Amino acid sequence: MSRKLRWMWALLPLAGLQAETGADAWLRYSALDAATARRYVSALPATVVLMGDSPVERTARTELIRGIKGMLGVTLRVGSTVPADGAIVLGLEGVVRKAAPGLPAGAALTEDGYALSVRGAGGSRRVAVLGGSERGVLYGTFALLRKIAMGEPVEAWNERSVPYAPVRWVNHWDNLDGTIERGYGGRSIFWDKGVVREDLSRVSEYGRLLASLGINGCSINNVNADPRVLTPAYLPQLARIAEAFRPWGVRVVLSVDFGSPQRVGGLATFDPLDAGVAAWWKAKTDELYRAVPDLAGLLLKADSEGRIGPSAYGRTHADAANVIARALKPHGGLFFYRGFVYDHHMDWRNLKNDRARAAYDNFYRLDGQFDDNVVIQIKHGPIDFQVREPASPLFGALEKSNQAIELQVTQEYFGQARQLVFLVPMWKEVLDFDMQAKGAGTPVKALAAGRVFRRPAGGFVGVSNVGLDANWLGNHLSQANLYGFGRLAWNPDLTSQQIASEWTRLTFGADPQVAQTIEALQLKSWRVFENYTGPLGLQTLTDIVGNHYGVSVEASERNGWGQWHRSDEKGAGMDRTVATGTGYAGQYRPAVAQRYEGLATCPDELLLFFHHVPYTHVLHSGKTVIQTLYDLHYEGAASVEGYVRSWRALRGRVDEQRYAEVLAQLEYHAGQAQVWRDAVNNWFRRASGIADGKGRVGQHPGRVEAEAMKLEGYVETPVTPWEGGSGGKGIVCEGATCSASTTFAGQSAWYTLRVQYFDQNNGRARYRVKVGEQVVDEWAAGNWVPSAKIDSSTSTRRSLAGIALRPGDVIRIEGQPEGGEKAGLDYVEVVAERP
Ligand code: GCW
Repeated sequence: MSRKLRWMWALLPLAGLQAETGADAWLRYSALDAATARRYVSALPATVVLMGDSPVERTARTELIRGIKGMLGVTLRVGSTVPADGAIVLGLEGVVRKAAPGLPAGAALTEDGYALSVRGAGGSRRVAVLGGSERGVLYGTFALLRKIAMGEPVEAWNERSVPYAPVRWVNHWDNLDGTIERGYGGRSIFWDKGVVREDLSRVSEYGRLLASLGINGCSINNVNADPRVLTPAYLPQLARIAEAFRPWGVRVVLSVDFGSPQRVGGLATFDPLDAGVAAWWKAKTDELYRAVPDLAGLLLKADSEGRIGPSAYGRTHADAANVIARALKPHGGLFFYRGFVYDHHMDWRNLKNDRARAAYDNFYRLDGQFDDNVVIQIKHGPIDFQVREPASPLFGALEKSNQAIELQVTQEYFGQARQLVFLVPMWKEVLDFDMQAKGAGTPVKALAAGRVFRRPAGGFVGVSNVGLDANWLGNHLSQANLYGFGRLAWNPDLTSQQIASEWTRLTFGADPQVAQTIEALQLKSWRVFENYTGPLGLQTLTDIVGNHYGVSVEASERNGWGQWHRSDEKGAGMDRTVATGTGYAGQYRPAVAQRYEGLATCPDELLLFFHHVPYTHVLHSGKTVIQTLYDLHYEGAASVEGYVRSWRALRGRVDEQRYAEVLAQLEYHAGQAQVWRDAVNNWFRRASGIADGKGRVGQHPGRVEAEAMKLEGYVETPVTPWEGGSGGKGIVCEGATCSASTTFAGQSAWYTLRVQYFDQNNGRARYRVKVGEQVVDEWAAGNWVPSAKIDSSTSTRRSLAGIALRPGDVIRIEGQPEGGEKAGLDYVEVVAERP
């Protein structure tokens, strides 16, 4: 082969892979390789027969045809009876059994369950997809298509699958103006400028994604609810969303404001025990059901973070829940009452105060007082989706109330879709955690699903917050979290590994190197994130009172929000023991409580959540707390550097669009992990006065602080909080263009140049890097992160590999401000490349 030909050959795989936007997520139905496709085509009947005519069942048939066409390249014939050469038969279990006797018996399917059955072979094969409900037929169809995408042979398809819990819902924190609270995938798919969007095609597409996972309910507006949604003008609009979802078996849920009877109803009160208020909720609910007859229920955030609630009248959460639940009852609707109730004006000086206690303290005394169609929706941990929390003790405390677990799919405290964090392993730890609520063997998943105390309702709620962006969540890899939530809601016994591997194969195809690489990245990403953001139970050391994104170690302290970790010069951690602390540990059943109460028995990973210890305290691992903090931060940041290398090895194996977008994300992520590493380590180094045993913290060979460079036009500025900037300082350009230069004094070799700059969201400054007179890089700082300041959130790394430097070379960074962005700089790092 000539050199040229060889070169072209190397490009071939790239050319074969079409650019993908991520819009189809895990439902791409991309063509299987020819041999596999042929095998399936000859193993499957050519006809599909649907025994039923509901919209959901018709969706199932359409989806089957679409999937088979995409993956196998053939179009199934639509038949009305089963021809001699067999068929794929879809329908309700009872209907199909009658029409096609001889199907293997099995326990009747519960509501949304499905069964797949393959009978006969070759020319007269029958494949049956049986549903316990119309939804079950659709879920079974998606399962069949998943099996094809995963390459499972037809003979092995026989299975029965019933969902673990009846409630498998997602929530959306969408505002009526089209913004999304804690949404990172663009604007709302439901709302725009105060009304429901004209074009709801994205809602239908979303319904398809949800249905493929067995999700059957979706709330469409923020729990910080605008009372206007209950006014008559909105009813036909809500009906339109319900219509878009209906063919996918997804039912609409509405968030309500507890003050509605007064705010939009014109009553003088919203007291839940007032007869007029009860009548108002009843009439309003009836009206809602006239517009949306299959409304799944209502959702309420009350007495929390400034929302009004029953406390305004000295009433209980049960009084509040029941008045609305009773209005829903005749329609079969459920009422979800959020357990996320706490006082955000707590006195931090009182060492007995503890926000973690709030959910339990607010609800456990009311157990037994909630109506049967009330569900207490409980966040997975006692605080608020921090990087590591124990399971909420409320799960183990409620015996006579329905409960559901709330998991957050959107990555509010997890790098906001700018960083890679696969949340399934974290959720699994909580779901599998044994609360010992009735002796051993009562994991959170069973409690939430109502299986332990035999409750009529319960299950899983995921805060999804997808948006209009093509890939739904702001980046391709975050889709695995939505996928994982749905799969766990259907079957929480699946392992993280199974979920990661399914998702990867469906989303990126069958190439084993792609599969292994992405799976491995996903599976380790939560622990890696924990390592550099808040290990040992410190919680996420982020800007808790601000954007929840960048690092700010003290932001959580000395304020009423109650996310304190109480780190000071002597030690770190919140004493939550019964003996000397807030007593939180005592909210668990004795067997669990004892484990957390004892310093010797508390797991290292939650140590600082339950105990305040000196920095020199020795962990089970044999290392001190302080050295562990240092080490984990270095390990975490190094792992993220590794992500970039692993991803680069997939060049040509993933379509170019997704390859490039994920690469850019991971490169950015690696820079942020380094910012976190340095900030947290420097903070604890200063607080503790204890040096890093490995001599890394505060030592950065090859780093030149911007403020120490030769500056023209640039001026020094403090970074706030100080740990967010190297040396606590940076520089900003006060003129039209500025420059910062340094003279290289190292050896002649190849280097990577890293420029750490501040990319705010209020402008698009330009940067240029010169070595001597030669421009080696230039870019516009157009990245979006949630800050307009010179701080840890905006601190961004630009890496430039393969630069030949000679002693005496002048490295010069030129900055040109734009808008409010002043071309800020933190430092330049010169890193020798390995030969
Ligand atoms: O942690 C907080 C979030 C809020 C959210 C709240 C909640 C919708 O920062 O944005 O409000 O939780 O869950 O109600």
